[in-house]
Amino acid sequence: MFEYAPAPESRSIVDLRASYGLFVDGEFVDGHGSSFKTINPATEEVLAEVAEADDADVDAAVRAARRAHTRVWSRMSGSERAKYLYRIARIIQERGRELAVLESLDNGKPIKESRDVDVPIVAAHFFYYAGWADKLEHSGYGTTPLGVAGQVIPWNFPLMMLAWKVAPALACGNTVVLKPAETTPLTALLFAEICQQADLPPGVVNIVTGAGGTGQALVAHPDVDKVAFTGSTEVGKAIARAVAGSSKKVTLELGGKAANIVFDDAPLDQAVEGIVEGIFFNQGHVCCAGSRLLVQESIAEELLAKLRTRMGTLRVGDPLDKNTDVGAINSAEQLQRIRELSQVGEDEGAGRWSPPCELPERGFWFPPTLFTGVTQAHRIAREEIFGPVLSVLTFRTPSEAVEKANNTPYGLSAGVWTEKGSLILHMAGALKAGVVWANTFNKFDPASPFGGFKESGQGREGGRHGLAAYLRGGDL
Ligand code: TXE
Repeated sequence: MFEYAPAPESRSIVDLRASYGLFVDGEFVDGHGSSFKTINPATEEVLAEVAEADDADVDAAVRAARRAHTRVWSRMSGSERAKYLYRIARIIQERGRELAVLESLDNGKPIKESRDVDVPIVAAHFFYYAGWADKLEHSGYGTTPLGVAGQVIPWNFPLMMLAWKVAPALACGNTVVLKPAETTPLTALLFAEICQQADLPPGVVNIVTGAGGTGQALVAHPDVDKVAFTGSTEVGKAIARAVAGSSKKVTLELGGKAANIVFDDAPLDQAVEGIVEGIFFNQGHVCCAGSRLLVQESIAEELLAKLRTRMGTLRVGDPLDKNTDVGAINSAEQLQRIRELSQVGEDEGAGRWSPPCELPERGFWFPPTLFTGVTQAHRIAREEIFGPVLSVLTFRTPSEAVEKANNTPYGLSAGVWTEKGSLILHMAGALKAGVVWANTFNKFDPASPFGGFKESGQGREGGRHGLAAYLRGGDL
């Protein structure tokens, strides 16, 4: 049973300001527009007031990025750019605790995830792409940067999505204007401070905070050469329409409805860990979350019994408590979406179960939830819930598993649990998913490309392939 145990001492690690401006041309500046509040989703208290960039602010940021690109960044040798990226990576490590606490405060994710997963992966991305900066001729995509990148990121992994976008862009010689999500702007602003600390030339990285309108102004700006977006499929499609006909290059990383497929020979205890990791990591706010469990019929009962027991041990609560497994839902809007779709699941006849857990009165919370008896006709089998909600379906044969797993508009990721190597290879080829994990789930590495098929998006981030999006020769 969860006990609310606030950890106020963690908060003192961050030096939270009452208000934040935009980061343009190497300086924090007041925006011309209004401002908005960012709140702690675990308590609903206001963390800070943040500037809302209007069209003129976005224009100033893009102009600063253009100047920096033309005069400084694209003229530098790759090894000089690498020095800055290595420096940023080291400062991220040094200020890791501060970044992790701020991320957990603004996003609601458990500190053990922000500290042990997000921040290390963020640093790893800067190290990895620093290594490419002076070796671009081996990338296969040439060495010529595109120019100014306009990058719009979501709230589920604010720092990690920033790193996935900023590190390769900079390594290739592009400059950046990045818009973080409106519910999680703070770590991007701390990153701006880190850029100052690393003496990054002004204008190479610019951060414009704001809501969808700021993102719209950024992607539509005529002097942006490249648009990189991670977020909802709906907005991704709107962005694709907005830039259609322009010369802008676009990468989109959108939603998912991944199947975690467990065969009857799988080591079940290990599979249970992978299922829990797949759907309850980051409260299920993960585009590649294993939100559908496909289990072979003969072992379904045994696996579900083990899964229920394991779910009963998950601690839901204060994100700053090191023992917390499942933190807060990022926003009231997201909580509402999760509630609505879960209600649909019940109304359509699926069996709903959550372990007993007391949720705090304030803040946005949703318990780990299991839906059994789900069929492909159910909306919860097809639509992205983006919360700690798992839909369970069964199958008898590998081909039925493939058919069910692929029966979605998405194609981002999948997991396969079996001890048969040949079956893993067969499934990896048959599943329409950009990433197929075998006997593990939600494992990320900067050297691995990540991206989807179908409505999960276009282009790849990560690895050598991630450079293609930021180099002229990437079209070849
Ligand atoms: O996403 P939005 P929301 C899915 C998930 C979630 C749903 C809605 O299912 O429940 O999307 O989340 C900016 N032009 N994912 O509403 O609106 C916005 O300010 C340019 C999956 O938060 O797509 C934010 O910075 N930018 C996903 C970013 O887009 C615009 C992660 C994402 O917000 C814009 C997040 C516009 N017209 C949600 N409108 C994933 N792939 O991981 C909004 N934005």
